[in-house]
Amino acid sequence: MSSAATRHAAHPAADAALAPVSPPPGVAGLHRGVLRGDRRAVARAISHIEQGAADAAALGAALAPHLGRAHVIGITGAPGAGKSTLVHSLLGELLARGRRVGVVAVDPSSPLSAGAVLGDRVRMGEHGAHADVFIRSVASRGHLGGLSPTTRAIVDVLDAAGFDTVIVETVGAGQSEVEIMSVADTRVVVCPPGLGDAVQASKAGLLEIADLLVVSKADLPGAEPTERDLREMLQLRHPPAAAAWKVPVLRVQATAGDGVAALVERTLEHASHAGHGRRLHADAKSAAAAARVFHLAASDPFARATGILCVRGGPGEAEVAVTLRPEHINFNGTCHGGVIFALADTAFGLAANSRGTVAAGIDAHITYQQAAAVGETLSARAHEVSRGRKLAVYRVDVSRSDGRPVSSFTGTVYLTGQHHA
Ligand SMILES: Nc1nc2c(ncn2[C@@H]2O[C@H](COP(=O)(O)OP(=O)(O)O)[C@@H](O)[C@H]2O)c(=O)[nH]1
Ligand SMILES: [Mg+2]
Repeated sequence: MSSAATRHAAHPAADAALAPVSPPPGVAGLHRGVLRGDRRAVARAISHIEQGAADAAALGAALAPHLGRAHVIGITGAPGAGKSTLVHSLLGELLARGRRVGVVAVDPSSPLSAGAVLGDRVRMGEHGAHADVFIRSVASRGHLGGLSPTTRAIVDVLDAAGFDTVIVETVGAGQSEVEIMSVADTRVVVCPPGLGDAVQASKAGLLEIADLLVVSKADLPGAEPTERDLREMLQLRHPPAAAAWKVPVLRVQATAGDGVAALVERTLEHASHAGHGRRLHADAKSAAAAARVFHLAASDPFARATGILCVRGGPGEAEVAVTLRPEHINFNGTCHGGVIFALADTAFGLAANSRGTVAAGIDAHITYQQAAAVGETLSARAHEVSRGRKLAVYRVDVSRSDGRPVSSFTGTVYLTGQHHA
């Protein structure tokens, strides 16, 4: 049995029946510590998220009602563009204005190469020790140059802990721009002087997402032509609409702090234009759905009696797991088909009810691919295939902890139109 499976089996949500909306034990203290702004709790919460701990989702659900105060600034640009240096001087400026600032530096290198991560830490070290600053470097986990999948959850922790500004530094390449878009309220693209035509073309995607453009290293020759180039590109790309935010181009020499105050001004201006908590608009629904799935699972006597634990929930999604015991085994010595059906059916029911409307199963079909034995942990992941006004269809994949498929299940529900309490 893998350690992931052990974590599933040990998931405390199974004991949460009496107070299903409050987080399971273990996470409870942590979420209170985070809300108090306790640095050690914040650090532990982030580690939980980074390690993909099974209770990270429950922690997220517990923090969900306390989010949306922080202004999240995303800073992106090619490696070496001067992002970390800029973040350092932004920190100084924001602290001078009485802000509490959290920083998440997403490093594109693998978790094993600590050098680059340390490099960022050392460069930010001076402010990193300040009581109103919390800096965390996280690995990008192979997302090429992009945000790590956990960045949003880490930003949530810093927001809940009372940091009024959260800066996310990431390397702009490939997927990352799309992800920054959803996490940051204000997106700053850093361009060093000397963009050639070829580089310009590859920057087009980044420029498209910019709320502010920064020409970094303004002391170097070429800063002025680069600024002009960027302004021209903006003119071509964004014909100015009356009410729309007009993307400013700012020249900054972060090493001397020149232009940093102006950058902070424009950033705050953008925040009052665009608001805080952009990432939560889509997230609010997910957090509510996750909380609902855990709540429903914890209040399901059949699932509890069978040892079925809820692992994950979301809008139209649920994952449950069971570790096979002797009483789950049939006369042939392998897992009873009824157990697999019950597991898949539980995931199906949770996913179908995750959006807050009461759903009643009207049809299900199951296939079996492979047997399983005592001690193995099976997980069932349900997702929505289609959802109309009256009917919704779900698919559930049941697999062993080594990933091998055990069963697939499809089911249809009738949407009653009633809402869960
Ligand atoms: N001349 C000059 N060099 C800078 C400036 N800002 C950053 N650099 C240098 O550019 C290099 C890359 O900076 P860094 O902040 O690590 O870039 P990042 O990879 O985008 O985070 C470092 O050697 C910095 O010292 C600046 O304003 N002027
Ligand atoms: Mg950097």
